[in-house]
Amino acid sequence: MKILITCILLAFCALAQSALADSAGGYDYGFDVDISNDQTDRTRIGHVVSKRAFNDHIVSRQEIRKLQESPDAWTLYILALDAIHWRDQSDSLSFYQIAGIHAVPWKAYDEVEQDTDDPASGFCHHNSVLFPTWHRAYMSFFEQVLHTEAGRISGYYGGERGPRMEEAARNFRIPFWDWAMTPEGPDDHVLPPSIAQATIEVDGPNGIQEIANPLFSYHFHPLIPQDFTNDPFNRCNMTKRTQNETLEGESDNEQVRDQMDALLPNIQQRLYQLFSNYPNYTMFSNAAYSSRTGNGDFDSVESLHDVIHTAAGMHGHMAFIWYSAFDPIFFLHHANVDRIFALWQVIYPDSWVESFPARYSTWTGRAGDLQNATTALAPFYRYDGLPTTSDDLRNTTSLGYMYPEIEALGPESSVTWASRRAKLTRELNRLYGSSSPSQLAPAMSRQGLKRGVAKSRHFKSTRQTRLAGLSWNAETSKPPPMGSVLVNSKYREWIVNVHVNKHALQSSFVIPFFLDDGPGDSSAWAKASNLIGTTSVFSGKDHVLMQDHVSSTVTLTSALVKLVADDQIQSLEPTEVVPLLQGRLKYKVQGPDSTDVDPATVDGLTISVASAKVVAPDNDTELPKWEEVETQFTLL
Ligand SMILES: *[C@@H]1O[C@H](CO)[C@@H](O)[C@H](O)[C@H]1NC(C)=O
Ligand SMILES: *[C@@H]1O[C@H](CO)[C@@H](O)[C@H](O)[C@H]1NC(C)=O
Ligand SMILES: *[C@@H]1O[C@H](CO)[C@@H](O)[C@H](O)[C@H]1NC(C)=O
Ligand SMILES: *[C@@H]1O[C@H](CO)[C@@H](O)[C@H](O)[C@H]1NC(C)=O
Ligand SMILES: *[C@@H]1O[C@H](CO)[C@@H](O)[C@H](O)[C@H]1NC(C)=O
Ligand SMILES: *[C@@H]1O[C@H](CO)[C@@H](O)[C@H](O)[C@H]1NC(C)=O
Ligand SMILES: [Cu+2]
Repeated sequence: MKILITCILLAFCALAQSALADSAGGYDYGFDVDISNDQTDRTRIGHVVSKRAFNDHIVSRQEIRKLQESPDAWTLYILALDAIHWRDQSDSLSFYQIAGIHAVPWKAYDEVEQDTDDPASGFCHHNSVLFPTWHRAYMSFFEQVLHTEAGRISGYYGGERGPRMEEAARNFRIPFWDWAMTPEGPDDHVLPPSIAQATIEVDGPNGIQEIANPLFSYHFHPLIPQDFTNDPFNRCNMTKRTQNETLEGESDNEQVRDQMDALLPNIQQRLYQLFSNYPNYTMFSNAAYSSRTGNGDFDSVESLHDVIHTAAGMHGHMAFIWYSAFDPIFFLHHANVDRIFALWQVIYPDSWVESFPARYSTWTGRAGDLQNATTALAPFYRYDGLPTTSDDLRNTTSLGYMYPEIEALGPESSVTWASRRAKLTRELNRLYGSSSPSQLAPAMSRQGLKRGVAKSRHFKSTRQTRLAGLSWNAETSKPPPMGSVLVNSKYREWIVNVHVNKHALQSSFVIPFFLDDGPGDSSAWAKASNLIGTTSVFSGKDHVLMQDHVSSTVTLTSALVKLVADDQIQSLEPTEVVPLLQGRLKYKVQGPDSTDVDPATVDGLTISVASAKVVAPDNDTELPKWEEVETQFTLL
């Protein structure tokens, strides 16, 4: 009797699975691949983050477009993600449970219980010195689960493909999405097409199949409404990237694509500024206003990362702290945040987590507690069973991975830190420096020119499209008149400093800046041709009781250089720039229902324009050096 029931159940499962595959669901292996009862893997994975999970091998994570060029690794990536997506949602190694570590449904993760009485935000740390390190552990755990999965799946391939797939599985690491890099080909966008398509073809062990793309959405199976406190998230059965507050209609990736393209110049300049002018970990690491000491340190890797969260769909899952980890794009985004953190660590190796009071409670810590490099990053553990701390993962090699730009520097023992730093800086200049006036410095522009010539054959047309509009770019724009911007090896940077209560609108919101008035219709703001840049506040949703202030920066410099090149102003000196900006710099606040919010009603909002003289580097192994940043005038 028991056997009969099992058979019926198995047959039913098989039917259900093929039905899913027919309507572009998960990959159909032709047999049951459920691991829910397989204890070996479970024990091996635990919540441990350690290179032991990778047999002590250190392998570089690749940019997602680069990974796609390796068909075996790419196939295993898609299949491994697909496998955890369709795994029973009560299983701790399901995508559902792993995504649930971040915030909602605010439940214990695999028996790691809540440690505070606060109605808290989950395990994740934001506005905290632990923001980069907690997310590093989280990415590593996710990577470890996918790595194990890739290993299992590679074992299903037979014949001569078997050993090849097994090799690819051993070297599997999660990819990152470099959203600050100028896209390469003429038709390329900042958003890779593989993330934006609803279905994807995969060459699995049971043949080529078209499956639901696990990078496009997570399909709840089923949706558990009580896990998601807010309407309409408790009614939407898949994750979406959308501008529509009702979450109805299709996931609108075209909007995400256009918005990311429009924001690229500003994102790139902010990133370049973080590498050049943020030597202190406490300020680099997170958005909390409480650690700021001057006018030149309002930005942070967290504030920059917020922009990508809201650009991935203003009202979709990615735009809210509570839901974001359910959108698969989250892990690509955060792997890149981790990469930026790792690159920054090479430039500033001595700056590290210092004690700072927590701004919020989490599941395992209270607001006001001192956080430091030895604070447990729950729910993650080391191999020896002790809680993982920031100190344990200061060096990514202790987690079994690194990044291509760091691998390219060669083994640390063979070269001095100064030469590693010089080599990495050259790469940062190449990847992210092209909107900076530092490119006008004679030595830099000669090097820039060489690069430009080498690249222009395929890249010129793209660069013109993507970096067009209101920004100046060394590789494609008309240069400003000699001596107008760069004077005695110095130029001026112009920035907008924004400060606001993170929970002012009980929701995420964005503040776009324009040259002259923005379009009347708020849905056109994100890609307006006179958009200079946007800053975002990434928050929870409804009834957020916490109060905390954050800060960020929008860069104006490349837009102003363009105005000099176009002869609208003569220089970047305050006598020219201040009157221009006082008359023409405009901004909007885009609130929860896309509305045009009156800035005066936004709690704590202050906006000011600041400027600094900056010494251009002598050559491309150096970064620009900022002098003191002074506030020029206040907008609000
Ligand atoms: C998901 O929701 C949509 C819209 O409510 C509905 O059309 C669709 O059938 C649902 N899909 C599943 C698998 O439940
Ligand atoms: C949201 O989508 C629904 C259904 O497609 C549509 O009726 C509504 O007008 C949309 N709202 C906005 C603001 O676009
Ligand atoms: C870094 O910034 C924090 C916050 O402003 C400050 O307390 C700390 O002393 C700074 N660290 C160093 C090494 O300057
Ligand atoms: C570091 O933080 C932990 C709690 O997270 C605390 O127990 C410890 O005393 C702190 N250490 C220092 C040196 O502040
Ligand atoms: C990181 O670890 C590797 C070995 O795993 C070591 O060679 C390297 O020196 C470490 N880097 C730093 C900055 O400590
Ligand atoms: C680049 O400039 C720095 C600072 O002036 C100098 O120390 C270094 O030797 C220069 N490097 C090259 C390759 O010219
Ligand atoms: Cu995030």
